[in-house]
Amino acid sequence: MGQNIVQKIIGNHILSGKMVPNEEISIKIDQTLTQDATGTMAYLQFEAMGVPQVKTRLSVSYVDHNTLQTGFENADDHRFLQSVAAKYGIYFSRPGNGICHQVHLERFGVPGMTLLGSDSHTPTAGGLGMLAMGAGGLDVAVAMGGGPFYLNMPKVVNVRLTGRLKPWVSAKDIILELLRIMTVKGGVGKIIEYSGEGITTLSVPERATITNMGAELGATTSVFPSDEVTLAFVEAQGRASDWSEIKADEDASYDEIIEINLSELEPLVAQPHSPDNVAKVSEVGRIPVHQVVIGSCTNSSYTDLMRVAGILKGKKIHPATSLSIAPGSRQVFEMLARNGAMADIISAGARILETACGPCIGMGQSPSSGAVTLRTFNRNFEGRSGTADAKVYLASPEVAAASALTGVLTDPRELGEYIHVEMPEKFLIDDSMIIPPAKDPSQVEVLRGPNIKALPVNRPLPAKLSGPALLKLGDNITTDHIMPAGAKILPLRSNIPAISQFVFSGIDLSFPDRAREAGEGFVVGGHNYGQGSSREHAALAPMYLGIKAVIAKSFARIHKANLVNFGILPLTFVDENDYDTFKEEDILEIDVSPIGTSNELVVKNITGGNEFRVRHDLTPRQVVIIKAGGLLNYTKQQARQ
Ligand code: MIC
Ligand code: SF4
Repeated sequence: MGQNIVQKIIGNHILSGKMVPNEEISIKIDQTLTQDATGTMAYLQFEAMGVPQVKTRLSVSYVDHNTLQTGFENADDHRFLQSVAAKYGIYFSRPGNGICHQVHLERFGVPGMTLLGSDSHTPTAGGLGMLAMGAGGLDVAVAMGGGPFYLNMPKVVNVRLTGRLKPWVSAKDIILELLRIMTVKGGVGKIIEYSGEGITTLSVPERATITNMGAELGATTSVFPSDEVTLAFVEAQGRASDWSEIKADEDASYDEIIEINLSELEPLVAQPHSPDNVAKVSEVGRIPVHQVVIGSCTNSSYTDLMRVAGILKGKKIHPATSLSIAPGSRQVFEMLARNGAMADIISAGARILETACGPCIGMGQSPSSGAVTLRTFNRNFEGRSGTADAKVYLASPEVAAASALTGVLTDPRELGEYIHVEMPEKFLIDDSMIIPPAKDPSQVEVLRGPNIKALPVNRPLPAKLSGPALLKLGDNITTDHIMPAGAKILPLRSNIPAISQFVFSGIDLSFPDRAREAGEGFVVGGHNYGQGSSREHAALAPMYLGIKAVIAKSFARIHKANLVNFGILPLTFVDENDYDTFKEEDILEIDVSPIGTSNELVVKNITGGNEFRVRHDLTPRQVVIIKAGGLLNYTKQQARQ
């Protein structure tokens, strides 16, 4: 029987296990990427492993998140990252060079290879035919050290694209439509593989918009074939030799098939506060829009911004609406500056931001109280913009630019004739902001500022856990809820004692103090607990505060792996109705000694006087990791044996 693309790439990289859905497999990782907000921890962990040089084919360290330097912290971290990269064989993409996923697509991605990144939108490179996955920093550190990446073999969903997009309908609308169909938890345990004649009409950056936001489906990753369109893109990036063809066999089979007719799509928008709360722009109507922001790793490519420039050319933005634009990379920025398109954007009244994540992660440009802000980003979780009561809508660059002109949510089809943007035959190539590793690593001193604190280490798992249920939460809790980001908190990413003071700060300011006081405790959640970002701080900081287990109805993939990596037990209810049987602050007791022999454990509610059963689905390897108190302890134990 023929193979699909996922089976082909995993088959070429598999180190253990069988490609049977849900079975644990391990694969070899060819490339890694980190960004600064997760990278400092990843490199501290890598250093702790004592490996002299990275063992991957390529590792790149990007600085794109913590670029707002309002104190010494971020700049110190950049300096640390640059010196660590030089010492351990890692390429360093300087601040100003662009958002990791955009730059990786342009300069490094290779069809058919595996990429592991400490950022949940690493699947962006799936637009090039890579198998690219997000993970916690510790998993990326292990991969840099040459270790395998473990995951459960996902199911493969084939999304067949037929037809052709109508004018003013864009790649963003395709992924928003898929989010409408599948929801933010519909992709958990799955890889989305695209096919159909519709894909031949989509350029690599358009494909990358789709694979990027596959993260919002909860999918492990998303992948397009590597075809003539891919070849044209890598050729235009001056790296045709990186190309190879990757296609599914004619008789490949899939676990699920979804068909989307591109000809039937129209401009869509994700309404507050979830990327799957999708409606047609025409249905939502002309609501006032106070702020428009164009950028992020989803929609800030050359063609995206050229079309935006075309829409804005010769016009002025609405007086009641602010427009900010952050180009995705220096390549994009410089090309627009040289061809004059940037002048059209500036003349229209846009505020130009540096090429970085910026407002997407609350690093500046927080909207006014209660504002409607329309963004080309991938996440619109409550509070993520930095303004607690702002209403964030997600849409294509075309919808965003049209709305910036009118001041109300606007269907770009009203703009008249479509603006066609040609893909350049040659992109502007200048890699001078990417610093190669040092020729003589022994000469490099790693520079550590006072913001960089030692890694906290967990204790081995005791036989019995007991403490209060410190928080009882609903469905779809994001890692932004657990460990918020934004301009104030992000600079503390290298300092776990300091950042732990902000755990769940958007939900309950007393959480850190209550957790510390209890010494040990639990968090209870609903479905899809931990969706969103890959930040391992959402496990590491709760671990530091004494959280021993999270009991939820179901978990998101990356967060669950991060919990295990830091020795926090992820448990699910055997009977979901038991969720209703207890309240916050009830004292729970769990005998975890049967963890290696039984998948079920009993939780005693000491306060309520009842008990209920919970399940873990840890593999034997993960049981040993949890018992050791996390992956770092486990790795040290292994080294001693
Ligand atoms: C995000 O989009 O939430 C981030 C910030 O890029 C995160 C990583 C982080 O929290 O540092 C992600 O997506 O993994
Ligand atoms: Fe940066 Fe936003 Fe992309 Fe995360 S989603 S990598 S914060 S641009």
